[in-house]
Amino acid sequence: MDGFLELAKRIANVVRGWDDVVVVGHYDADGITSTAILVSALEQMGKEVRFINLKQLYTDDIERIQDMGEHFIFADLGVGQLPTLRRSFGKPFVVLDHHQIPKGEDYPLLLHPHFFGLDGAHEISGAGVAYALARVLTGDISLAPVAVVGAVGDVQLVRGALTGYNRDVVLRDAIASGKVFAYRDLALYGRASRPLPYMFVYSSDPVLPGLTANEDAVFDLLRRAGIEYVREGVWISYVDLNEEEKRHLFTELALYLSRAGWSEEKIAKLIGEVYELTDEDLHSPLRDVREYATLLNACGRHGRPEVGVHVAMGDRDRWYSEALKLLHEHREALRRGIEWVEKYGIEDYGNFYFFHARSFIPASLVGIVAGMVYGSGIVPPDRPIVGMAYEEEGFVKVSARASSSLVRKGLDLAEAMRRAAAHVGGEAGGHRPAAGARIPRGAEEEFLRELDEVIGEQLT
Ligand SMILES: [Mn+2]
Repeated sequence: MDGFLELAKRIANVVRGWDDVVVVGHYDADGITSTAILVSALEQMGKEVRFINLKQLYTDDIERIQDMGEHFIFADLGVGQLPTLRRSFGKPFVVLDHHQIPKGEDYPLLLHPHFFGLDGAHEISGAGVAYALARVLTGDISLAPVAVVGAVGDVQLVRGALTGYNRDVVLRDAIASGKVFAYRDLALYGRASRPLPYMFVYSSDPVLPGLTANEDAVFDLLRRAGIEYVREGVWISYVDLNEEEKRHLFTELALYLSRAGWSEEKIAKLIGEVYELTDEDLHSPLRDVREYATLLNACGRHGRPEVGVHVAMGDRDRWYSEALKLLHEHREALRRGIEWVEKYGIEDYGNFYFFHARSFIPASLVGIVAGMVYGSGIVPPDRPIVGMAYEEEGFVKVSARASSSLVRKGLDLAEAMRRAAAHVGGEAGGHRPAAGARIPRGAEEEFLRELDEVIGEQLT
């Protein structure tokens, strides 16, 4: 880790000499927070900054962004395209990334956890790498809470808590800044902004047997726990409960789930570390870090990542209300997507489960839908899941997700997708448990056959 900081300092010295900087970030929550952190830091330093967030750094994108400014920092992307970047840019650029590095790639201004024994899938996200540089540049820890949002948005939690650099540096600084508190509690989604009963009714990760999608059973459960969920005519949220109410509720919930066949261990996993931003309203979708990350993802996936960047930089006005609209659209689109997969989608492809959503699911949501289908138990986690959807201009987006136990058995989706994509003239990137690719339309069958073969090899 010392080496990581040393390299961050060397890169900071290069960036200090730049007046005009373009930040090119990934378009998901991790990339949006990475961008916000860097833009904030560079603006603080009085530099001229512009930014753009991209779905992927495809070859045509690299050409398109060249004249946006003088110097470039790539955040949460770039490591897969180093050869192309070096060919296209006549001068030095900085790459801050945590995605898997294609074998043999290195570059003097690449800050990447891989070279310092840090795991880029669980211990540090793109936002953590961006924060490492920003912290050296400005010495300011007030950007750390945004990096916590990035790490959680990148699904880096291990057994329900941040770990590694995410914990030792990012979370520690975030708590020291006074803007974040972390504690162990029932870690269901929507604990801050959803009416209490609907936190259970809408729970999809995990699905709570008998409670998810069953309002009456949830109302009963709350009554048995002695909890009034409407107070003075207003729905309360989970975060409104006091400690005693939370204890009663958990006891009833545990009893209910164990009757439904859940093991003690599985029930205990419902408790995790939760992260709250103390400056945000108690019921705002920005209060709980998981919900905040969803809001940023919604902006990116619906083609408006810049809205998310402004929110992550502190806007709570015009950009924020725009973000709320996108969040609403996002939820609707995901609901429709999951419903579609559940009804028509899943095929057994031998070494993985497969669905092809064509135009029913937007390409930018296919990975989230695959992950939710997987997490919700619609398919068992004994094999990976692979989803496809049409992208513009004759391409197909592919997203693959797998459980950590499969990764422990030797599965590497980033490598498998890269090999299968290369086979049909496509591009790919990602991590062992989650990876994406873009391939030409019509090449799906050939791609799938190759992918099936590689995954089969990895798992034997
Ligand atoms: Mn990332």
